[in-house]
Amino acid sequence: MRVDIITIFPEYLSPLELSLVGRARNRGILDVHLHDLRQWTSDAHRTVDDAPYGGGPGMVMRPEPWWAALTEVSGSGPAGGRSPRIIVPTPVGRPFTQAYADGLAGEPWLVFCCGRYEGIDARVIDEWADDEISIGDYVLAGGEVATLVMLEAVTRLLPGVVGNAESVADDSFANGLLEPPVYTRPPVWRDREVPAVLRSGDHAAISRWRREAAVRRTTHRRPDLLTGIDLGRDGGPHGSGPHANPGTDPASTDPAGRVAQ
Ligand code: JD8
Repeated sequence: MRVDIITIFPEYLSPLELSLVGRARNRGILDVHLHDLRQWTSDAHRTVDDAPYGGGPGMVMRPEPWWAALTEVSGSGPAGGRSPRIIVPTPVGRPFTQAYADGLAGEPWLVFCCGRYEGIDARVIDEWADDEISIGDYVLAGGEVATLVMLEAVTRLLPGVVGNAESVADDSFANGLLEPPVYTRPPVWRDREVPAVLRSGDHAAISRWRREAAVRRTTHRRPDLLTGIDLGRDGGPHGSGPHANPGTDPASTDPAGRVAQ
């Protein structure tokens, strides 16, 4: 996958050299190109912003540098080849979801336009943006962090990036439920015991416990995620299983009997 990122703060994207995304780049799975928007300005001060029409606080990003940047970057692909999918992170965009990330993971070429100030002149977005996407209902100062979030979520879905594809398949949100609690050695720590079923080797019982813990956690923290999910026979709060009551579950309680949420 090729990814071009246009920003006035290229150094803000340096985390893309690290860890999972960095490894994907070193292995040629991901080909990232950073572009400083100021290279498409023509004045001595390399100006990328101007006052907003209609007045009001702050500044707006000028259309000319963006138009020149997108013309050159989107034209830099293979001759006659495909055009990129152009994504503009913005607080007024459609919510970023795992399903959307799945869709992007199938694309050969993405371009992210990182705005700053009060945003990019609307004529650029109207002409060039394929997707306007928000990573959440809070206000950031620019699109760079949102681009980092989206690119990490997409990169880990690319074939060969996450060693064991299974761990991607049963991701949170992939099956619509939150992840169940996880444990590792030691079996007892500060008088807290790892649920016995997880050390039992009984894989059917383990997956049942994990499913029920996932349903319990989702019921408590994100009941909105449960709509439309068929929780099946003993998988869920209203199932007939011994754990039908999401409130109590001896499997993951701390010594004080508090349920591990
Ligand atoms: C791009 C400029 C700042 C936003 C005036 C503060 C995404 N979930 C999200 N929250 N905020 C953003 C985001 C914020 C941005 C830009 C994305 C470009 N700003 C502006 C409007 C109010 N300032 C985002 N994805």
